[in-house]
Amino acid sequence: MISQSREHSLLEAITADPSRKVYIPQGRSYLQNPPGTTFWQGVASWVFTLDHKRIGVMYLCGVMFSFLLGGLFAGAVRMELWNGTPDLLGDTLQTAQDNYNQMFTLHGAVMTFLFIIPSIPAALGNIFLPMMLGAKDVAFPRMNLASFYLWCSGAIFFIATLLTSGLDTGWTFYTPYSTTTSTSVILATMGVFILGFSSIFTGLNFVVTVNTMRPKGMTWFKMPLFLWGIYATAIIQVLATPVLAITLVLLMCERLMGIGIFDPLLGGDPVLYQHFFWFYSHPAVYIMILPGMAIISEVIPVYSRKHIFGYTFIAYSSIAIALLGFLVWGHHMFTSTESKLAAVIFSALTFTVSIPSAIKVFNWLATMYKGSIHLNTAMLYALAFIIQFTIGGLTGLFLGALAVDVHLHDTYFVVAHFHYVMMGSTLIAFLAGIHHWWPKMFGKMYNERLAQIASGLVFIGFNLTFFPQFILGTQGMPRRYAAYKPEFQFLHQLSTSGYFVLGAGLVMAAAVLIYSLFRGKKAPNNPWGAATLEWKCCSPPTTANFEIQPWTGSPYVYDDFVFDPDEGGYVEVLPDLHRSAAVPAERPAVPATH
Ligand code: HEM
Ligand SMILES: [Cu+2]
Repeated sequence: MISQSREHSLLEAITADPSRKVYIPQGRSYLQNPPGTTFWQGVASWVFTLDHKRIGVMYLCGVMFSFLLGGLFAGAVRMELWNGTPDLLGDTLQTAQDNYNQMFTLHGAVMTFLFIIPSIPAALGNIFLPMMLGAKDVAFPRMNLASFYLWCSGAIFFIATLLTSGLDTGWTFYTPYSTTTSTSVILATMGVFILGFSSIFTGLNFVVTVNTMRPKGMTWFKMPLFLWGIYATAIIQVLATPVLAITLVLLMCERLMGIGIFDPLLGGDPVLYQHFFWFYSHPAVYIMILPGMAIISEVIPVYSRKHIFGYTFIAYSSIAIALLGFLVWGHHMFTSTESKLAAVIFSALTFTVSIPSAIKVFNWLATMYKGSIHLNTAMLYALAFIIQFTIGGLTGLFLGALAVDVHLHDTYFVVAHFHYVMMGSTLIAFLAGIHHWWPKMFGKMYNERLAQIASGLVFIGFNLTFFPQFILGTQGMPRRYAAYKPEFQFLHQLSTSGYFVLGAGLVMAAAVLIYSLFRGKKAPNNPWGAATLEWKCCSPPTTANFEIQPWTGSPYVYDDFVFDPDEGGYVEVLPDLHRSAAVPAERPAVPATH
């Protein structure tokens, strides 16, 4: 942690000689077009852009829209569950129940495939991965744009699903129901199939970018941890997603032609579908959480003003999670026809995944220990992440314990578990990332106080919505039913009230951010004093990102950064007052080579 006296002397140094501040050239923002651009040229410059930041911004808009849509479906589910008789979603019991099935399916499918899987890698990863590498763009910019349009095509299939007969299979498309229901299974699975390719393209691009475009001086173990997390995610995206694609093709063939892969009457096996599905979808839960963890590993050291604790452990644990994640899919079938031996092995393997997860949590806590903690909005979200991920991860172990899972499987306990990890962790990390990087992405500062209040509402709302569901689950409330016994009503009503608090928090957070675009103060280059390379571009960056090749030091050493009241943000001070005069020679200001 940087001492106060050192900060003081750095400040004195730049006051006496402002040329000691590291110079960051300013230029035209990537969001703007050159003067004289007509409206349609402007539209074309976005539609055909190869700039990773613009593609990232388009993804951001897309995933936020999907989140809103998925959130509205969730509202329908929660409001139906206000009381135990299905009455809200239809006039008769039958229609209400049918519509309820549609609502929870559409909620789960939109949130999983359109929102949470692409959210962090495709939106924030796209914008920040090249910048953290000091690079101009990803390795394959055209493939990046293709990935975005594949995402859009997948989304169109989802919209077509909504406009036709909807979907009521649950987001997992389990057979045999998915081969017999009259809803639009083919359209939806086509959508997921295409979205899978989008995910593979993004993953491939990121693997190649990190392998080939690291700048001089940035060895693997000098890479920011965000890059390690995105790299591990990309490996899973490339290796696991094809399995989902094949599974869905088989499902379509079964449905259209009755080829007898999953139907026992034709010699197939419905549990086989579950094996295929979870062989992708368990690794996919790590596609969701690893990027979230990666953001938290960036946010915590910056706002603790302290070097990350256990860098190598965090880096290796991302890879360990990615690999172990391939070995545990069978924990979703403990109650099926899976053999006892297989179940015991899957249970034991499930426990091993918690080791690298816990390593990360301990390292984040150790980073904060004796740090100088700044409770900015991003940091508040990071703290919420640690609490909620711990609850989500530990309850995963309850479910991984064979005997316990037999009781808890298909109850609200599972619903609470995966919402604590998917929403309480990944979504919260996404919000931490959005607040941390907002000034860099859009060049505007948001109202910190209001954003903090919104984060508080989100925290309270989230826990009020989902904690009661753990209790409901242990008491035997099954998932995916619109009706329930009167004794469950109180906890369901708490949960539904939480939905509204959570919704208010999210709307407020969005309003604060959007307001800043119009009325926010101009952001300094480095408002939080972070040391990773993206902060060495101007805010917002230029199309080329770096006009001068940035110096790549340690991403987590904050000793040379001081808050400069003239800039309204942090500046890096050179030459280092405490090291010898040889230091500046190691930090050449050479023109960008890209
Ligand atoms: C950290 C260690 C974790 C362990 C030990 C664990 C364990 C489990 C187990 C055993 C189940 C099956 C429960 C059942 O259906 O009976 C399960 C379900 C699930 N978990 Fe986890 N989990 C962990 C982390 C995560 C993470 C990080 C995510 C997502 C970001 C996640 C998402 C899910 C989902 C989506 C389901 C199943 C949902 C469904 O059946 O519809 N889990 N988990
Ligand atoms: Cu799993």
